[in-house]
Amino acid sequence: MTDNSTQESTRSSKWWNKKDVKQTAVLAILFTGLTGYVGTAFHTHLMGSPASETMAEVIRLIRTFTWAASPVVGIVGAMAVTALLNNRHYGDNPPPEADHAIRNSPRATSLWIVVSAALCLFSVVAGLIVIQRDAESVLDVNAIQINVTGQQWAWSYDYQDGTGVRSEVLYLPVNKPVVFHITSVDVKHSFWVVQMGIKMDANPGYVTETAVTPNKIGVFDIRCAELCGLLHAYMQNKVHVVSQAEYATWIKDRAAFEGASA
Ligand SMILES: [Cu+2]
Repeated sequence: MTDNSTQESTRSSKWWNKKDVKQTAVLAILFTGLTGYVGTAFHTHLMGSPASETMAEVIRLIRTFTWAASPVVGIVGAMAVTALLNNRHYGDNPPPEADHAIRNSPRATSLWIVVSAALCLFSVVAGLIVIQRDAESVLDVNAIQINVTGQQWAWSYDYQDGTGVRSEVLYLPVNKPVVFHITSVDVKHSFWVVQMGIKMDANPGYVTETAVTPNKIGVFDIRCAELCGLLHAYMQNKVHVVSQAEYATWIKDRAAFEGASA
């Protein structure tokens, strides 16, 4: 009889049998699912459909990172809600039953250090793989080379293909790699081709490079992503991705127009 009741009390005093631990676990699962779903479905939806493989990769990376991070959000949120709902204590002295088992447990401490380190390492390695792949595309010898110049508050594009074409609107042929050589004539800007997933700082006195292969015909957004003064919000224009034939015609017309007006 005594043995039984001792066993009973030992079992019920196990930490995972406590009410607030169970509540935290259930909430953690709920919050993890919710954070992961909202973070991936909504966020990537707002970004529009990708116009390059780079952007598709960026979206995959965002989804992976969101799902990897959502258990952290889930557990922290669940603990916060559980703490707010249970064992509330008013007064100056801590309640006598205050239990800091987790804070003082070397096992729990090592667990969250190892898990945090693993998550950080995973983010770094996964990010570096994608960056490396993008960096390689800058070296593509078949790419179109375009000089991009940022200034308060407009972008201009110089085609380095012997035509001497300079334009305020960007035209690109579909499925052909393009390398951007980016600079600024005044303050720092950032050249961002939204639906193609590339963004690179435009610094006065330096040339930075980024590359992309547009894989969808259409009109997409270019914005400045670095606060650069009063009209920063209006520092945007469009990129027209067209067929190879349309692109050739555009370049020819544009070169003839510039030749005539020069
Ligand atoms: Cu700007």
